Amino acid sequence: MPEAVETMDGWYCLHDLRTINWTAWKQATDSERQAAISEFQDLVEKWEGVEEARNGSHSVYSILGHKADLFLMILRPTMKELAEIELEFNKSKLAEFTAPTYSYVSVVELSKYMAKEGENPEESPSVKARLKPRLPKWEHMCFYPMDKRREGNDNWYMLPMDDRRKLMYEHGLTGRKYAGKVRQIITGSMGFDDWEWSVTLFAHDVLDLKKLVYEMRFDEVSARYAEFGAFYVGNVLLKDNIPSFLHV
Ligand code: 76R
Repeated sequence: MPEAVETMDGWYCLHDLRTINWTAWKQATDSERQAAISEFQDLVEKWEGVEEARNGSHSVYSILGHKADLFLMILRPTMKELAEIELEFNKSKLAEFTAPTYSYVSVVELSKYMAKEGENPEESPSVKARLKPRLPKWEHMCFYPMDKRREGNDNWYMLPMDDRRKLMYEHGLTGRKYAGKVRQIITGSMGFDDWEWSVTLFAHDVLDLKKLVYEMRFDEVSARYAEFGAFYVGNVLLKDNIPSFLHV
């Protein structure tokens, strides 16, 4: 039986995607809209305080296409805190004008494929920081869930550890070419959600997202073993730009 790789798990993660009901939003009164906007900005400000105190992180993006308008990615030390945030948003005025279209529950995950013998990567300050990351507020973001294939001869979970390590090493080499251009947050979701991982990529230049994902398709680990869910792409939505985004 192939050996499971050990994972290192960090902050819990909620991806929350909503569409905005623009018709209802336009029909609201100015004061209702103003109240909804201020309340949402206050919520984001509260999250900023938590981020400053290093007790979590968040990212807010506006999504292109019909799949969603608003993207919230929230990291917190416990799932209880994530649930509280979800509830708080759902009870807010703005939420009355939104409908959930997708959500994803997971935990920031690093694996020990690359760990050196006799070393515990969990002790490393850089690993600790990556398990509790400050999410980038870079211009662009893309998010998608994925699985590793389990079909006939292409069964990731039947591969010996050394083969998987080699493939992951090659994967890392491709990824590292994009150092400084793309930041990736991998979260694990086995037992939590419908796919096995979520991939969230941040970039200054949106084309780097396409180039990285395209190049990885040719890595054996993606070409043979990766299956993907829906892709979402968006532009950063900073607190100060919320009023103009929602202005009608
Ligand atoms: O943690 C590390 O940086 C070591 C190398 C590494 C691991 C272990 C790494 C590097 N990844 C790892 C694990 Mn990744 N990653 C993806 C996708 O679209 C696709 O084809 C796949 C989606 C992208 C774009 C990406 C980017 N990675 C994983 C895992 C868990 C697998 C398991 O445990 O079986 C998945 C599902 C996954 C998927 N990866 C990198 C990147 C990038 C950009 C890097 C380089 C990071 C850097 O060194 O700065």
